[in-house]
Amino acid sequence: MSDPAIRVRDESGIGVVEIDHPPVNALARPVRAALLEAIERLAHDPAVQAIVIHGCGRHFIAGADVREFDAPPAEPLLHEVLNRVEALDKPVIAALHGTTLGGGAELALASHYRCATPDLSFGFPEIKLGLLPGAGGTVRLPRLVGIRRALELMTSGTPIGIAAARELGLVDHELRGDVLAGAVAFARERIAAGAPPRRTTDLPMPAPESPTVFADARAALSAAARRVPASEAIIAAVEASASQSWRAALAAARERFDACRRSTESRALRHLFFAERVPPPAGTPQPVATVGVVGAGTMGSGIAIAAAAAGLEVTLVDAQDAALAAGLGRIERHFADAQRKGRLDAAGAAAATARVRGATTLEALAPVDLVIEAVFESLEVKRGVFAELGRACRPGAVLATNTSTLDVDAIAAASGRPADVVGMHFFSPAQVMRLLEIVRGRDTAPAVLATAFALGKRLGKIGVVVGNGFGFVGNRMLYAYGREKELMMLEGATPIEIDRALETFGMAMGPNAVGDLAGLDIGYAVRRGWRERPDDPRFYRVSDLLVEQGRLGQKNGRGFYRYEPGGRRGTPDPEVDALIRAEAERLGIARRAIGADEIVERCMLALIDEGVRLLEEGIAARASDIDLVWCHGYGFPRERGGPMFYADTLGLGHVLERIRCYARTRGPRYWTPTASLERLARDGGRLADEPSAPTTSATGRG
Ligand code: T1G
Repeated sequence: MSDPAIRVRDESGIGVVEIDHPPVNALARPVRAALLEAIERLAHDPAVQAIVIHGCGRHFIAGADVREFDAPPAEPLLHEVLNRVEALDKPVIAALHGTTLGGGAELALASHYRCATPDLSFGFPEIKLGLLPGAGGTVRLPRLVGIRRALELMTSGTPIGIAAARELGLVDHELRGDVLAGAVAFARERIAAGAPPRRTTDLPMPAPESPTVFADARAALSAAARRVPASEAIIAAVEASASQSWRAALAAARERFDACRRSTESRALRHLFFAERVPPPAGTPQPVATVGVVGAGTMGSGIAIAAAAAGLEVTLVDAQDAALAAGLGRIERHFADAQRKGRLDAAGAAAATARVRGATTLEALAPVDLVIEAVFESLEVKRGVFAELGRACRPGAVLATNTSTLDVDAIAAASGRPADVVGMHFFSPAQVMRLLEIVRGRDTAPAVLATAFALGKRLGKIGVVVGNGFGFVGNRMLYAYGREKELMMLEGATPIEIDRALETFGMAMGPNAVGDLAGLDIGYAVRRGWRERPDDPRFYRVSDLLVEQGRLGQKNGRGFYRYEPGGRRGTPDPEVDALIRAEAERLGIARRAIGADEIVERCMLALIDEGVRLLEEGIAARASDIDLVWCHGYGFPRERGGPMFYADTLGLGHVLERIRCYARTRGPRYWTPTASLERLARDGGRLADEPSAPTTSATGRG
């Protein structure tokens, strides 16, 4: 074989093709070439009566090699290899196990028969990369499962298990025990039965389940899905399969695939795919089997849920009996709900709940491997807790603080063992939000940082290592982003105009709706303690006024918007508009109509500028980390790749020119470009290409 990734052997007349291309058997070009060579050889070997294709390791095949998509497709093209597989005159059996995704699933559909083990995860996640199945999935899948189900599978990207695959007729035989031995035995049985090659494209396209099946699929797309061209491309490709020959439809799908591959949206989604897989920080992670959580409030109980759901033993500590009971109650209800929704069976829910024990003193945490503190956001309170943890916890235990804005080094110093201390900033609700900012303190030991990162991965989080600076990465940028929307409300934009403009841009929620959801008093308290707060009477003046007038958001029914009892979607409130107008007049601000373009541009440029500062200060290690923070923690549209990727898409020359324009028209207070931005703009550089640097503690802190 021309590539060690493909091994061929003869099992008494059954030709076995083994794909061994770690870590996920991606169908990279050399693998495709060797696979084609292997099946041609077996096709012409008279001793071979059937062929079994098998993937080594945990996965059958995870798909095409995503790294190849920035360049035009290279021969042999996957769809041509799969067409050759299907055309063979000998039965081809796909031996499926574990992950069978994208091009791997398409190879399975091009095979004549499919057998699979119970751990099968079969799907078409291409849409999550802004792509469509481009190697025959759009012509073969509907022939096997019908048009409606094919559209659902490909537009959702959600994989199915063995039961659904069997029910849909995608799997002919379920394997028990060794997947290869089972598949070879199945092949023999096929031969003995005289089973012919069964070609999927010989099947007629089924009639649409209803005249509106394609319109229904389009209507079912979420707002976010509609912003990704591949969603429509998938539907159009299946529509073409229903009206053209499979070869013509496949050719059309290839054209659509290449257009999607070159789209900004797909490049953005592929950027995030690899950003989510950056190597972990240096340092050897310590094993963590038991976790302590200090504080049984919303955050503490959410963190306890995430840990227990990941199989960890949890001790939840709260000095107040009532608070502890409330926290344990939240945890029990969470797992009971999970069972009710079918996400857990009864035993799983009971076991997860039982993994959380309550205690009222920190001494209960003496034996645990890692503690996460989630008490009230007060430096004094946290320092007091860490002083006790430093004494109570066993040597070598990791002590993590969930603070969202406070100085991790100041907290660490109180522990008496700062090398053991790290920040683990979860986002609320902690059991749902995937983002985890892992704050490296000045003295945090490498093994401690690595342990926190590994624990985050085990909890299913997207861990991003950040430096110890006010607001770390996410909230620091949020203040710049929010500053501009606050100023624009004084200058003439209404709260709903701000939110609509940014939601049309793709933000999951407008900033005013977010503030009402989180509680306007949260930000108010943080701004009070912000030493670097600009000396500017307009700075967050609207939000501050609302809080001072008792308008806290959803929690008390009035914030930027007015909420009906139990309602989640607020309605504009003329009282707020009047309050803003009066404050603008008091501040002597002339109001004007502000269009959506200006709203988006000022908020985005403020975000980008602050992100570049974070890179310059070493609080963020790389631009893609900032993109992860904002896509996973703040609802930035994934198809725009995050604020830094978006800046590169705009072009840094354009970004600099617009910031300078605002500096001229609005003054340099907030619009002074960084040296990095000027350098990159001058050199035609990109933020994505900036070398990553270790994160540091911000100047003047820690
Ligand atoms: N291409 C290249 N590298 C890949 C890859 C892929 N498809 N999938 C994973 N990797 C790398 C990943 O970057 C990481 O690298 C390592 O493998 C482990 O990944 C033609 C066009 C399979 C469920 O979208 O969903 O087929 O960090 O950390 O948690 O029509 O990887 O070791 O250097 O995620 O065990 C469609 C994407 C492609 C699947 C395993 N397929 N991958 O999860 O490991 S497009 C996908 C995954 C396509 C066809 C279309 C997951 C996984 P490194 P990991 P994991």
